[in-house]
Amino acid sequence: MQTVEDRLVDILKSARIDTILALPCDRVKWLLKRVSETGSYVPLTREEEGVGISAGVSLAGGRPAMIIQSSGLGNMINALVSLSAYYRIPLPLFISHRGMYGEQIEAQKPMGRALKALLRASGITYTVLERTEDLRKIERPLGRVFKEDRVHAFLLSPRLWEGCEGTAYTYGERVFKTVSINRSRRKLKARHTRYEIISALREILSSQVVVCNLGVPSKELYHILEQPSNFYMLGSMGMATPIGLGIALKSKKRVFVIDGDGSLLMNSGTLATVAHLNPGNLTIIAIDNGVYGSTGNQPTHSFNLSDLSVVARGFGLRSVFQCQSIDELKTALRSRKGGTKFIHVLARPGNERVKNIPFSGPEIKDRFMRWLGSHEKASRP
Ligand SMILES: Cc1ncc(C[n+]2csc(CCOP(=O)(O)OP(=O)(O)O)c2C)c(N)n1
Repeated sequence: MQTVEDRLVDILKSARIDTILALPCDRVKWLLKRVSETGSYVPLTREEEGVGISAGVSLAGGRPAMIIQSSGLGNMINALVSLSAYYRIPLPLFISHRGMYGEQIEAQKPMGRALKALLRASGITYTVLERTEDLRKIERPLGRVFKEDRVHAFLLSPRLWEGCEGTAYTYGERVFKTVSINRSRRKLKARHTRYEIISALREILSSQVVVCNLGVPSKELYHILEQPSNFYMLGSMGMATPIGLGIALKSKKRVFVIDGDGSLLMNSGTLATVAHLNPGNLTIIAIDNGVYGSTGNQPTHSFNLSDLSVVARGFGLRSVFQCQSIDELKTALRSRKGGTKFIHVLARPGNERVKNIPFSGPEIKDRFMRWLGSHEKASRP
C-alpha cells in the first residue's frame, strides 16, 4: 500500500511541480525525506525566502510548491501578500497545521489557532486535509493555482500522519570544511553531540543567565541544568540571540545564549545588530550540528557549506572562535577578548531522549524576571 508521503509526492508530480521548497516541521519529517529523494527539494533557511525563490521559479516558467509549518506563515505573510498574491504569481502552500489535535507544545497553539483567520484576512483560500481520504481534495485547487495564478494553502492536520513510520535522515561522521577569513580551507571534525556539549558546560552555566534555542536544545538544558535563570524558548524560532542581546543591553549580568545553526541561519541579520551594539556581557554559543535537529535532522546549509564563524566575522563581530572540542570551547569561554563573544561549536547530529519542559511561557518569564530582579537589586550599591 502507498504511504501518505508517497501519495503526496505523486500528486505533486502529476501537477508537474518541479521545485519543492521546504522548512521542516517534525510532523512532516517523513514527507520531507521522501521529497528530498525526488531531486526537486530546496531546503530553506527562512519561510519568507521561499516565497521569493518560488516567485523567481514561476517567473522563469517553473512550478514551485512550499512545505512549511503553521508558525512559518508568520515569517512570510508580507512577502506572500505583497509579492505572490499581489503580482498574481502562483504558489501552493502545504502547511503542517500545528497547535491542534493532541499538540504537546503550548507555544504552537496561538499560531495554530490564528492560522485560518490569518489566511482569510490575507485573501488566501485553503483546503483542510484531515484524513487520507482528503488527499483527493488536493487535485482541483492545486490545478487552479496554476491556471488562475493564485495562492492556495493545504492545511495538513497532524491526524493525517497517524501511524506513519518513514525513513529518517541518518548521518555518518560529520567532517566540516571550514573557510577561514583568509580563505584557506581546513577540515574540522565534529566530535560531540549538542547534549554532550551542554553537559560539559553545566558548571560554567550554573547560576548564569542562559537563553536557550527552542525544541530539543531547551529540553536538553532543562534535563542537564534546570534553574530559574534559564529562559527556555518554546517557540519563536530564530529569537534566542535577539532575546539574549536585549537582556545583555539592560542587565549587568553575563548573558549566555545557546543557539543553533538552523535558527541562526533563519535570522542571521541579527548578528549584524549584535556586532553594532557589541555588548561585552553577551556570549553566543552557536551549537552547529549541521541539521534541524528538533524536527528530524534535515541538513542545514551549515552541514558542509556555510561557515557560521565566517558569517559572524563578516557581520562585524570581533571576538569569534571556532571549536571542535569541549577543551577548545572552554578555552574560548575563558578568553579575555572584549565585546560580544561568538563561539561556533561544531557538533554531531543527535538528540537525547528527554522529557518536555513542564513550564508555560508566562511561568518561564515570571521566574526568570524574579531571579534577575533580585540579583540586580543585590548587586546595586
Ligand atoms: C518559523 C518556524 N519554522 C519552523 C519551525 C520548526 N522547527 C522547530 S525547531 C526547528 C529546528 C531548529 O534547528 P536548529 O536551530 O539548528 O537547532 P537544533 O534542533 O538542530 O539544535 C524547526 C525547523 C518553527 N518552530 N518555527
